[in-house]
Amino acid sequence: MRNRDRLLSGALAALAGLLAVAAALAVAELLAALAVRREAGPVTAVGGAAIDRTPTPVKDWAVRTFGEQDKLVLRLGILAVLALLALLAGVLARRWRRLVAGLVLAFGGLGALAAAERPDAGGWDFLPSLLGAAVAAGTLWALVGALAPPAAPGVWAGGAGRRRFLLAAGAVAVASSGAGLLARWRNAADAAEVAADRSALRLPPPASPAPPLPAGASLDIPGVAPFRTPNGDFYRVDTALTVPRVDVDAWRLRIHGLGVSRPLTLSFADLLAWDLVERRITLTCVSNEVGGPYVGNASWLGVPLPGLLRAAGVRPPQQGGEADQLVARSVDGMTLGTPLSAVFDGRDALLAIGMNGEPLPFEHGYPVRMVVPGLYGYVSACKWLTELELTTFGDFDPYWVRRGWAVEAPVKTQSRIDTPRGFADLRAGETVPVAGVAWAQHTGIDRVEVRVDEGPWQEAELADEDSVDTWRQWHWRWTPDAGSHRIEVRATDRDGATQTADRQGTIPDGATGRHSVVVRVD
Ligand SMILES: Nc1nc2c(c(=O)[nH]1)N[C@H]1C(S)=C(S)[C@@H](COP(=O)(O)O)O[C@H]1N2
Ligand SMILES: [Mo]
Repeated sequence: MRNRDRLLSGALAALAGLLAVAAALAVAELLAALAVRREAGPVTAVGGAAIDRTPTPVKDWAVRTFGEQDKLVLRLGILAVLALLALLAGVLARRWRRLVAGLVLAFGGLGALAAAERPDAGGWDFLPSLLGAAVAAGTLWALVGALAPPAAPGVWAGGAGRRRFLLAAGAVAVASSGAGLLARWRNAADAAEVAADRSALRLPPPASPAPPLPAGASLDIPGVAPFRTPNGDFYRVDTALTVPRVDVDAWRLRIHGLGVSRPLTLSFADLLAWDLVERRITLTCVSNEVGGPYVGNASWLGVPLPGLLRAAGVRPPQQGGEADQLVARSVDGMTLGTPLSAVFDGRDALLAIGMNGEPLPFEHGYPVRMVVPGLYGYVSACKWLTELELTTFGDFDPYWVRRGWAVEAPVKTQSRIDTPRGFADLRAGETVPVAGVAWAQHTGIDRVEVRVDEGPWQEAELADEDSVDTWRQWHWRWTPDAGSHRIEVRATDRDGATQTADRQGTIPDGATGRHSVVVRVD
């Protein structure tokens, strides 16, 4: 009987720990949603701090392993750790109530510190976590107290205590659920408002439309990535635990820094008044493994960056300007550094506001992002842009460079086999297309070759070229024998350079090596 009582009281204490943390999170999220900002919620703040402190190889692994689910995995991970700590705190609080309550308070203080230290933090961002900490400590104190009255610490109070505890626990559960739901409702309402603003946006037609797409740019082979990637399928890579929801009316872009003789602050309406251009540009992530999915091609509508910078009085480095790095800053404090020489060398460097005929999706940088052909995304494609600062590479290391990635990062020539893959249903003697995409942005693809089982290289047929800034589909007809075969691909760019077979990982400046697939033929 005594043992069962002890077990029950331990379980109830653990429950008290869970409830205390749930109450803390609910109250903190509610305060963040109502009075501070959504991103000041403890899970988001701690998650953001964790992302920034994660060693580069681990982060790169997480992106490759969990893909677009990386943020969900992190969130669930944080909640799981919190739940474990909560259970432990509850159990230990039976014996060391004061000490554990103090530790809980201190732990919440760490959350407050993390929130205050976010690069985009406002002055009150610490408050939700701090209030949460107080709620957690207080709730734990009270619930564990109800379980074992202070008069007899550690001793099971029996039926009366249990009833008192269950009443209090029920009240905490109801109040936390209410607060949590209210916080959710408020965040959803805010998001709906911004989404309505986005839907109501009418983008002006481009003064300079994209040239017509050559009819032969798309081969229409099942299994091959479509020439134009639909927005919903476009890869997403960023550190934003909650996708920023920018109020487009309040949005401003500041252009300032070294050699900026006319600093500018522009509204979204100001940007719309520029002559807009429309260009198809293929974007690639430096974290894309050989054969990986982090590449996509879209039609971007935007303001040409060189003209905008000239309006601010910026002199190109090619003409003796002092600045050589353009640092883009996003609303969440992310920084990306682009070589100014590339922006001014005649390529279509854009401040994009439209993607495939609609305003930028939230995940892809609404309302304004940068796009520069030929450079990996982390040195060129700042989403949720709010500031452009002219500086030098000597004076400032942006976010990814501080974490071991290369300062300059032109896209490396790559090719990918999209079909056949894995468990394709292949029969000996039946001809099938081997096909995929190849890219060498701002250089162009001139040749793609395929070989089977280390045989002679065979030239694949290329789809018509759209521009040097877009990827190119290719295909080759294959009539296989029965058995297991390895198909390999390599591309040659317009500079005459053939993709190297040397395998290099994604860090520090992009993977190299040839993509190959192994298929079974019956
Ligand atoms: N604000 C912000 N912009 C960002 C990033 C980010 O983490 N934050 N990631 C960059 C990286 S690494 C890439 S590859 C591209 C990806 O753009 P996409 O998600 O629209 O495909 O965005 C870039 N812009
Ligand atoms: Mo990236």
